[in-house]
Amino acid sequence: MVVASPTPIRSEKIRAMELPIIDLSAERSEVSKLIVKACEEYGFFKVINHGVSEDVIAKMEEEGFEFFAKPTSEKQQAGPANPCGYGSKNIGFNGDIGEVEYLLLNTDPLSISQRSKTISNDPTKFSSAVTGYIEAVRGLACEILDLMAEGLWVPDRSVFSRLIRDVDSDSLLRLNHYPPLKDCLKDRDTSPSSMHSHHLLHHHSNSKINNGNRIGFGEHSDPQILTVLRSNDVGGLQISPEDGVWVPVSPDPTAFCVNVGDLLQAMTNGRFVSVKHRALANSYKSRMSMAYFGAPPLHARITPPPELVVVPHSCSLYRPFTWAEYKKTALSLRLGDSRLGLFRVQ
Ligand code: GA4
Repeated sequence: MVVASPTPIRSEKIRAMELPIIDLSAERSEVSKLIVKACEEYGFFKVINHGVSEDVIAKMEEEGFEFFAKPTSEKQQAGPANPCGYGSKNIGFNGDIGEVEYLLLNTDPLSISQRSKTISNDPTKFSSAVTGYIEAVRGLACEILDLMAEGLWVPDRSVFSRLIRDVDSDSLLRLNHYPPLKDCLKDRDTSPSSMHSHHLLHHHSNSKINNGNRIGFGEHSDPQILTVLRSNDVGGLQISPEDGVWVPVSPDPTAFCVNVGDLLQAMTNGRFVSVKHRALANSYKSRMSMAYFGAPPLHARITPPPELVVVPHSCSLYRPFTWAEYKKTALSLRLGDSRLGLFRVQ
């Protein structure tokens, strides 16, 4: 068994900064330029006027909250989380833990309808909310990927979006529920013997207090192409533009937060950056986020289009690899490990 090692206590700077907010209803060539700039500088941006209907979002959110409100024993029937299903606290296979419970779903309609039987008392309603939501966010992700290709002057405008539109795309939908602080205090053993400070100190695992922060989802980059995330009005997401610096992202339920994944960094030959981020669970209200991870088919070969192999990097920074190969590597490492470096040429 792999045992989680405690996160080393290091000093962290919290810096105030607003992510670029991109209005998708603005003029197309302007939008594509702004998206490229955001992906080069931050790897993250928010989109507004995105065209995903409020109703589609509300239905998905309702299904999510309904599921997480169930008793634990019922939720566990939808588990374990590997490769897909319900999970609590454990993330991946290598001992990462956090104050989070989640549902990890494949995005193909058949597996959603099969899964929904263990998730909901009204599986048809659940499947239709999930498939409706996936279709809408996949459409948004493809639109954004096409704008990126345009902004990068890549003549094949579907070079990125084609991969996640493929019927065999390995994309995922993840619902994360970060329980409110009061639940944590309630769960804790409050017997008189446990109230001594020594007892409170020694059980802090890597999910617990780190500089006063309760870690919901530890720092990591997303391995796929593009992530499209929506949360309720509770904050917690932070991004790390440089080591030890954390920038909180203000919650906006009407916007989507979009970020570059490792594969897009490789396919833009390092021009776009896949930036580390994490989620804290420090709020007195429940936070729920819904993340769509746009991924290629497992057999897809990841390599930049020739137009992007130019100065300052006139040769490929990464060796060609398949998504299957990359995913296997990611799953063999810890959540916070940098994996793209292993595929660098030289
Ligand atoms: C991070 C992004 C997505 O949530 C995820 C995660 C996956 C998992 O939870 O199983 C991983 C993690 C994520 C990156 C490294 C590997 C894989 C856990 C882990 C330790 C679903 C994904 O695709 O990669």
